[in-house]
Amino acid sequence: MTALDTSQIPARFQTVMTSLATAGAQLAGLVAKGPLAGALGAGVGENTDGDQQKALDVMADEMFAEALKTAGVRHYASEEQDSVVTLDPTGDLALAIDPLDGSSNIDVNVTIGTIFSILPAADTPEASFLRPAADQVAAGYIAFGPQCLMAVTFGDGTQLYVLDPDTNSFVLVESRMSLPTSAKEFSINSSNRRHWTKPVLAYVEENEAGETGAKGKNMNFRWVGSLVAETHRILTRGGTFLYPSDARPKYENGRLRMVYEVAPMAFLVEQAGGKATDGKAPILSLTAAELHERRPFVFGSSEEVDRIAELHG
Ligand code: AFP
Repeated sequence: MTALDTSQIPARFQTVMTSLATAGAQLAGLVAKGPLAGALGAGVGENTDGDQQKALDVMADEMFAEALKTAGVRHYASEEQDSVVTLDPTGDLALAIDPLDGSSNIDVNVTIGTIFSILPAADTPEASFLRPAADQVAAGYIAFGPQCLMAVTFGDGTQLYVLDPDTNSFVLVESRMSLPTSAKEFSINSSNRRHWTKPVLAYVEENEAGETGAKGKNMNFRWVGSLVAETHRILTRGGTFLYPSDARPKYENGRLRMVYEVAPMAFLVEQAGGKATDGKAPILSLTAAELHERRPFVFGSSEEVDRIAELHG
């Protein structure tokens, strides 16, 4: 069992968080072995929407589903499974998860991570997850990078834990992360420029013009291609992230999934003083209509997210 410092965790979440921490520490060990653990990045099939599934995606899903069977979780929704699984019919929580996001980075040793969202269990799987994102009662990510980190919110600030390799326990290092209101960096996959909408193009061009344009300051650019890595950088030092809708087929609602990627990251960011929208509307005000639906996603420093909403008119 992996230890987790539960001193700042509300009692109702201590069991589920300990289960997530235990599976997370186990997964960290597997990720750290890389090729020594076999072909973790090998393609093994496709998930719901035709996204390539890697071996580690499937292994991670199995590890979390197993760990959560005794954690009071009634409904379990995963990117790697078509439909919701009932784990404990008497559980009072529902949990949505991307067991391993950024899996295209597994074979090149770039930070990847687990993203999870926790809601009160409803009577049916649909009712548990197809509801306003503001109904979340907890959300977090586990980042597998130079450190294994867990950021989590229970609605009273965003906390940060580090997995201590010497003791195999998650230790609280920050009880209230604060996302800077102004940014020096922005993140978007610029290879999609020709597919962007006008407001997105206008925002990016303002940033590229730097001190020679309306922004009056130079900006730096970052694109890791791993949402957990980008989110942690922005939570820590500010910035803007955009995965907007674009003109490519299947990208009319962007690429990121509302229930287990966008909604939990939005909750974490807002609890740290940042903002998260679909370009205009706050993510937490939106409701998922389908379990695996995609949603355009903009988040980060409040000044920047406000500017993007302004450009969207
Ligand atoms: P994978 O899990 O397929 O690597 O996708 C990662 C991701 O969902 C998210 O973590 C990144 O921000 C985004 O996709 C990168 O998308 P692009 O490859 O289109 O830049």
